[in-house]
Amino acid sequence: MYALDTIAAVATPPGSGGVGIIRVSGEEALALGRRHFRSRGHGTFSPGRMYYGDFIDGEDNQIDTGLFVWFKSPHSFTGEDTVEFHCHGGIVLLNSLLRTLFAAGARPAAAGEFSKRAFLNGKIDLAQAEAICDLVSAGSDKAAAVARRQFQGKLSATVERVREKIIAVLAWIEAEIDYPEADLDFTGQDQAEEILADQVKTLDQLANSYQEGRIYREGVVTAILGSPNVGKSSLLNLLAGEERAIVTDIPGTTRDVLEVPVVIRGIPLRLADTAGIRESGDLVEQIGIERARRVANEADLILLILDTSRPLSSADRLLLEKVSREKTIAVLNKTDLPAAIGTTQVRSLGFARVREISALGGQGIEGLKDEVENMFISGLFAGDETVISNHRHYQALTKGAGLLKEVMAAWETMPLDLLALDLSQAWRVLGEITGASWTEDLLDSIFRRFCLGK
Ligand SMILES: Nc1nc2c(ncn2[C@@H]2O[C@H](COP(=O)(O)OP(=O)(O)OP(=O)(O)O)[C@@H](O)[C@H]2O)c(=O)[nH]1
Ligand SMILES: [Mg+2]
Repeated sequence: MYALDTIAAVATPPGSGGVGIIRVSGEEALALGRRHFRSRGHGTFSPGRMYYGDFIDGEDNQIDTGLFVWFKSPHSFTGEDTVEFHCHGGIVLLNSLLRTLFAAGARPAAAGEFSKRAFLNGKIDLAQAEAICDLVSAGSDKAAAVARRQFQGKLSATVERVREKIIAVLAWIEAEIDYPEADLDFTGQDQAEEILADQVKTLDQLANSYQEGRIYREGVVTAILGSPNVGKSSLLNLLAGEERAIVTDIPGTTRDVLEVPVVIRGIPLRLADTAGIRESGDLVEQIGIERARRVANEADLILLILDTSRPLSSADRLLLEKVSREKTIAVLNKTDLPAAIGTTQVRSLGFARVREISALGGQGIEGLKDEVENMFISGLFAGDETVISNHRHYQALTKGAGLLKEVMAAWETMPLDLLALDLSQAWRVLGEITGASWTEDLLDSIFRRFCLGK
């Protein structure tokens, strides 16, 4: 157990609410609780039980009334003695109690410090700590499912199994180095190679799930692009299920980028409506167009809208020429009107994904959703596969797998002690995922992104 000072922070979101919770962790937690909470009816506290009473400041003035609970070390989230004050959810009340606790010796907790202590005390590993963060910020059911699996320790268990196998191979190599006079143990060598090949497969599989995991976690950055008046804002409103963007029959209505989160078939999309692209003398419109270009560059998905009721304009052609074929779904809008262009024509320009819709009546919208689903879902979720969604994990996995691949390629040619070096590095790099190997810098870079009070 790490001997650390006592920290305190508000654990509930800022603003007013029914309940606001202050969390205190460290050796002095219970003493602070005893001093600043007065139970109505109980003289002593048992751990894990809620008590009703009054919160009082250093001068015995009542601050609020509420509930108090104590979690005894090591049976708490942080592993330390922890107490919680459940007050009314008002910022003034909470701050007043917090000031009282600081005056009595607690220190303001840094972002993520409770979780960091939970990690240092062996209550959770790093991947689990990160999963808590992801659970809290999950923007869709699937993002939450990815985080939940990670919190349950599925990723950690897989990574630890791989590391154990690496150790087994290392042990074999050490034995070969220590007893060079014995004949080279070829059965051992074959086995070792086989073991490494299996581990590479596991690591590659995990790393490959990143693309999909990231999308669930961060959302698909989607740009709705097109020349003026083709119905971009109408489509945004339809997908968002409410009137978010202004729609008029005046070309050039949208002048700025408007981002709206929507969930399509379980996939979170960060949908951005943009200004219609055309040559424009209007300064504001020009800036809007420039922004649209930037959004399109950074997008994972482009919905390129065309007005099917009129022939392609020069602006349409320019867009069709410029956008990435892989990232784009060409959407022919206004199918309720007589058609001047059709799917075949757009396909002939190199677009594999073309859908016809009417943003006005909603026809074809399910087909468009099918197309989005096909683009981003590989069926990983159908099974019980562990999906990773964190770039740090992705980097460690690819680095670890890369080192193992190097070892396998150099198996016949490199001296055993050099192979052993690469193997132990792979073992260490993979250990950073769970925190089996960690440095202060690594912990800082992870926990400072957490919220206060977490
Ligand atoms: N008939 C028909 N009209 C549509 C359809 N979709 C949009 N419109 C009309 O087309 C006009 C332009 O729609 P917007 O959604 O504002 O088009 P936009 O692409 O956002 O236009 P800008 O913001 O000016 O670039 C409006 O009058 C819409 O009602 C459709 O499917 N069918
Ligand atoms: Mg618009």
